Amino acid sequence: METVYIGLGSNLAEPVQQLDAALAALAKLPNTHLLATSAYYSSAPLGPSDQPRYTNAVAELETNLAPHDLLDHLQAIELSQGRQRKAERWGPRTLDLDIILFGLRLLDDERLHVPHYHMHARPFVLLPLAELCPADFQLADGRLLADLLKQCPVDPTLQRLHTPQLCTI
Ligand code: A4P
Ligand code: MG
Repeated sequence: METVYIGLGSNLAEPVQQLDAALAALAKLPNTHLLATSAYYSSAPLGPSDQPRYTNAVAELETNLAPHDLLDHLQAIELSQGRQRKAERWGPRTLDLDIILFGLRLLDDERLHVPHYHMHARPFVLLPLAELCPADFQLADGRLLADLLKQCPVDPTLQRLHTPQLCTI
């Protein structure tokens, strides 16, 4: 089993309910356990500003799925929750599920870049991730989570919301 961190994001169609439903779906993935979830965070959109605020969280899983199989499952969950892939970069979405970290793997191919490309610049990823990881947590590429947190720009719009019930079945 490998420990995986998934970033969840939504800014359409009741984002909190979208994240609740996504966590329930993650808990039902084959060969996978949902171990923990961060609190939900609300923040202004990064990228185009003419879109609603986002709700974000990070979930910790352990899984026997291979990375690309997990990505297939995540994209199926996105589609089942009404995700429409549009050309617009950083545009609004009902649900985005990104693999932030996958055990100690470094992945770089046409479908997967892990650790996630933009995690170091996104407080709405780093803060919830830090809720789930030890203080001295080191990424597969050697970076320390504590350093990323120190170097990340402060987001004055970021608000910590409630912590969801863990929906393991
Ligand atoms: N892909 C590569 N690496 C990964 C990975 N580690 N995890 C590939 C998941 N997918 C990965 O994904 C496009 C392709 O990336 C996939 O087919 C997969 O093979 P996508 O979900 O269609 O696009 P995306 O991830 O949404 O990319 P995009 O449009 O660059 O959006 P971002 O970067 O996710 O940003 N503001 C706030 N406050 N909170 C947010 O969550 N999110 C975005 C979207 C914009 N502004 C935001 C937020
Ligand atoms: Mg994505």
